[in-house]
Amino acid sequence: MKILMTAFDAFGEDNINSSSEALDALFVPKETADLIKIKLPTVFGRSVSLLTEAIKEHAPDAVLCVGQAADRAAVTVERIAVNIIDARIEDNEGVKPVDVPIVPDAPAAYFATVPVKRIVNAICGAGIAAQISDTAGTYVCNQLFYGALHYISVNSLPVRAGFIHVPRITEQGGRVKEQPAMDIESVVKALEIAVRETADYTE
Ligand code: PCA
Repeated sequence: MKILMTAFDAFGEDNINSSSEALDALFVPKETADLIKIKLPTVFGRSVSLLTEAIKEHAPDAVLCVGQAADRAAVTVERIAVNIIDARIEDNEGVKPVDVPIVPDAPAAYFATVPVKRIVNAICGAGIAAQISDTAGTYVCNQLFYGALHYISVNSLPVRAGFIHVPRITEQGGRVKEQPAMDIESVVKALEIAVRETADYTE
């Protein structure tokens, strides 16, 4: 079982991205999965094309994309990707699209094809806060999630895809007092569990 996992670089007011820090620290035994890690820029369009290139190159069985959600206290496994971009801030190349479809005339939404509920239950079972989320937002993360599912769908590829938002890690905390943070060990453990549950899922 080959799993491609992605994380994003820092964006907005942060100088690190918790998804990237956690991906660096993640180790998965070969018996669990052959894990390929790639880092993506927080840039509309280019993040999707880099991911689809990586899918072509590595032909993974599953893709798990990870991003930071600064306003969330729990690890959230996304259930649905929607065909809209409504950026609140510029991406890392200064682009800020508002109210445009990701792919014109394409489906309004796609569901994740990884076992969302099993992943959430397993993470909670390890004592780490996790929830299903029904919105990945309308920024770069949702575009990547939608872009992956759309690419897999139109090319009829046997590839599962999912998206996980992780909170800020404690090292980043305190920038805005009210914003939640999680220790990096828990974030890494949650990603490891997500890889394991995705690899184990054969239905
Ligand atoms: N989070 C942003 C984009 C990059 C990231 O880590 C998002 O939720 O869209």
